[in-house]
Amino acid sequence: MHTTTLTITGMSCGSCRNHVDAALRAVAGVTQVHVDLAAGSVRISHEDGVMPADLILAVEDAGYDAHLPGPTP
Ligand SMILES: [Cu+2]
Repeated sequence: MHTTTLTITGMSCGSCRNHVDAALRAVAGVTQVHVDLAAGSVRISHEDGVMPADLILAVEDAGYDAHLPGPTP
């Protein structure tokens, strides 16, 4: 089991959070999703075969931007 945290941009309300939550739960292998609306981030528990790119794509398909948190220049 792995945990991936993504930074999400474009979420502004509870409805956005639900969209992101549903999109990630629909990804095969995802077991748990916790969206933090205030922080603009989401923590995803998933099986080993799920790649961050799969998760990012699901969020983007739902209409939001996602990326792995990291040093910003
Ligand atoms: Cu919204």
